Amino acid sequence: MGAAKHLAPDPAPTSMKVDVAIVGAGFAGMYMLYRARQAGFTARVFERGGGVGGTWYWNRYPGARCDVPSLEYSYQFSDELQQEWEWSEKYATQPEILRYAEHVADRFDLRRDISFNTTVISLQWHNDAWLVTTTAANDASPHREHTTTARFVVLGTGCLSSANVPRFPDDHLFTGGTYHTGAWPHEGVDFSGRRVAVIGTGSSGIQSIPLIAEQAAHLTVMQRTPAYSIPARNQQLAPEYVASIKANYAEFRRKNSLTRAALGGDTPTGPHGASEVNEVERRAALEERWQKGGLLFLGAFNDALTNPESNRLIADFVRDKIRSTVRNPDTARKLTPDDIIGCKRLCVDTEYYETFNRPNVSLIDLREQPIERFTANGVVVRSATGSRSSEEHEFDAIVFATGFDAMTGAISKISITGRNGTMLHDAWSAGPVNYLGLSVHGFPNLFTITGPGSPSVLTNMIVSIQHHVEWIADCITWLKDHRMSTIEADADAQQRWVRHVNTVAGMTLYQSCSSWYLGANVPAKPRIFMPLPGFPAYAQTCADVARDGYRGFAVSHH
Ligand code: NA7
Repeated sequence: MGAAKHLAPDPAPTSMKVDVAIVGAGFAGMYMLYRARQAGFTARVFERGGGVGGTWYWNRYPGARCDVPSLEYSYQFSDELQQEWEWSEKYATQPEILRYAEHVADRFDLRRDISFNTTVISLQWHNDAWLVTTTAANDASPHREHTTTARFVVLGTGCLSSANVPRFPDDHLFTGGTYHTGAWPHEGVDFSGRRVAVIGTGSSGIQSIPLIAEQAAHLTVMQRTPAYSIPARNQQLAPEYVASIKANYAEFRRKNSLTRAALGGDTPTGPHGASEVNEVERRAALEERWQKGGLLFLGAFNDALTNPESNRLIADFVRDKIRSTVRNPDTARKLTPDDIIGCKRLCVDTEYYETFNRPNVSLIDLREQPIERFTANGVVVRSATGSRSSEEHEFDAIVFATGFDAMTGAISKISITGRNGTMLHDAWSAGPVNYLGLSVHGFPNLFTITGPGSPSVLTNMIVSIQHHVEWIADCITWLKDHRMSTIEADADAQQRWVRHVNTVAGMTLYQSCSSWYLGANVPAKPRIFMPLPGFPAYAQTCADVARDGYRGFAVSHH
């Protein structure tokens, strides 16, 4: 093993020179390629997977579905595209979204500039250009490395693309199948007749649990923190409704982008705080949103994430719903969250709570019964009796629905060396710092799409992606037009930006729980609130910065 490290590099590595190297062929990377080409740049995308789609390429678990309505979770840069594509359901399934990504790749002839099954292992700033070193995916042999030189690098690596696989004592002993929702086998998994455990009850767990329960002989859900979940009320899209949106798609998109989360412009946030109205009015407003379903439930009132008392009143409503749905009172108690609603990302489900009424489903509350170790046959947890004894649960398969090293995980897997040998790993050792979520001081001509410090995961991701891609494309075009060679965030501007993100986040209740927004789900990850709440104000700032000749950035001439 060690010897391989000393093998000489390939004497004639295929080396390439492009204007823009793009990492990732998800929705971010694909659109960046399209825009870069349109602006007259040569570009190459490097993609670890065997196809386009990013998140939607990897997350093939049963029930995987977007929780943003499909008429919104789609590109808006091409009216022809948005007119011709037909979504079948209110919330699209993973296969349908993947088909859409593939359609976009074909329609705009993107694949010829994408290297699939290719992992970017390092980025090195050298002689005013980036050296992009890649290897075949899952192949770390240095002699198979290739280097591409690029003036600009754009990271479209995704916010939820690096799986968080927690380790448990003796987990190597388990002889059954193990699966992570974010790296699901392409051929699918048949759980028929099998005893299955699902660890984790975030969106992925909540979407997959009802479907796995229908198939498995027995399903044991292992829950560390109960989530708040709102019914999706998914349905087939009525042709008349689709036609009405398509008749005025631009206006629909415009209204959506003016909301805080860049979604749901047709269902504006209520005008009152939850504690400003009486109980009858409050229940009526919440019930209406509950019946409508989906993430906009929290928008019934305008202070859900700023006023703790209002938040409690809204959370009480959901807690009552859980208790009235789940028949076993002890299971209902375990499933009922007691923390801030919306602090962790709200989940959207189809029959999640109802699934616990099935005879073949049981729930283990890991806070009462922590996992002690894995065995060949299953998992040992502390006994429910409260004594010091343990109990073993036998499984044929274990599903890790344990989420992601969010927002920075995929970036931190690449060794990135900027100006004067500065490593991004060191620059971000206390948490990610940057300017506008787009550029890091010390790393010229490197851009992050929906990076930490931008609204990203608090919004409809495709809106944020499009916004960033267009901003970056305009920026590099401006550099070209002004005969500038490099651009990077000023140290001061970066410091001010980080303070700004913290101030805005500090005005909300987001910092009150151990969410992945804070990095709290990954052991030893620095805790810093990564996304910036509020899309419209952010987009305005980005526009102002560009209009002012890229205020807060240092640029250099050829
Ligand atoms: P999430 O939302 O991060 O959920 C992961 C779940 O796994 C959550 O319930 C975690 O509990 C649980 N988890 C994580 N680590 C452990 C360990 N070590 N032991 C037990 N349980 C654990 O990821 P998802 O994939 O569901 O969703 C990610 C996003 O995708 C989602 O927000 C949407 O935007 C789409 P915890 O809450 O940390 O106690």
